[in-house]
Amino acid sequence: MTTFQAAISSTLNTAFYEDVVAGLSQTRKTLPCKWFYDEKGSHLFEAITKTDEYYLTRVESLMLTEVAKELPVLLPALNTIVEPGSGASIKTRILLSAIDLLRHYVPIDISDKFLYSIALALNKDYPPLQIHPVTADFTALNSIKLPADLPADRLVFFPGSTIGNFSPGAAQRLLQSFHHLAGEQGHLLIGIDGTQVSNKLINAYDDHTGITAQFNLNLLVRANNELGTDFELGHFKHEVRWQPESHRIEMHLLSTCDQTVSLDQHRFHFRAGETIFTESCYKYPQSLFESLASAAGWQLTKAWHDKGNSDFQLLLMQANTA
Ligand code: AVJ
Repeated sequence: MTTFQAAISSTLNTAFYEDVVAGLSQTRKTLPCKWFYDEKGSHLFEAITKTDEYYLTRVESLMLTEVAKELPVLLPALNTIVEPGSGASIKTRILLSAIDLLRHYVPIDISDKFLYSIALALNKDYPPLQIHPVTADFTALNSIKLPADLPADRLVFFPGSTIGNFSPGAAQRLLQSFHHLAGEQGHLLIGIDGTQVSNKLINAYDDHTGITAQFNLNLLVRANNELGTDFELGHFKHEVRWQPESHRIEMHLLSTCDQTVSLDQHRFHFRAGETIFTESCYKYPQSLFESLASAAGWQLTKAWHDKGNSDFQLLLMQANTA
């Protein structure tokens, strides 16, 4: 490991440590979902997208094939894509394959090892494209350093309904920070899930093969490995709740007994049935999302909706900073 990489890892470890202590010290225990995505977690998430129940990725990829054909017409000058939370960049390949004029791709991801292996593969498959990987926590709002000399007008690509992981207030602040990534005349292509059907949603977040459960529990595995907590994995259970009033799916880790978890001098007590709230996935109807985005300075250019039985949407927006 180079000194540079070691420095990045230890900064992330400190931040993880602080988030775990703060989250488990609250009356309603929480852990931020961004910590799902270590190398193992990123691979588990890729496996979720291939389960029968998790419709989001399949639907969005199908829609992107159509959207990719229209983008060069709607945005004739488009040559740069910036992607916060790029993961395996699988959906991005749909755009890269369809849009000949693309010259720059800036994938931004918190999982540095994964990011660099993906960048290498893309480099081989799309030789005309310059790839500028940035290791960063994109939720760190305006602190992301972009490479110098990027073209001024860029498309921020934020698929997957990842925006759904943020509370409405945090989502608005994040969308606001995307202006820095997009540039003044920039654009945003964002994937939103508006599905409100309870069974469909519960199944999507609790697949019968148990991969989503593993993904959720991996947070505890990771804390044990990286921080030295002593979570007993057999004493926590994956749980999913749909809250229709607040338009959100919640993922929890439920303590199946009274127990105490230690981290250095800290002791975290759990009652049987108490949970750690690990993730929210907001499911926005289009109008609700449009007003949120508008408050963050983004105006709708065009909306596409799933033609199947979900309400997945892709929204193309433009900066409206006037
Ligand atoms: C990656 C945030 C889009 O919210 O649907 C999938 C994460 N969590 N299954 C989502 C997730 C459980 C996913 N996003």
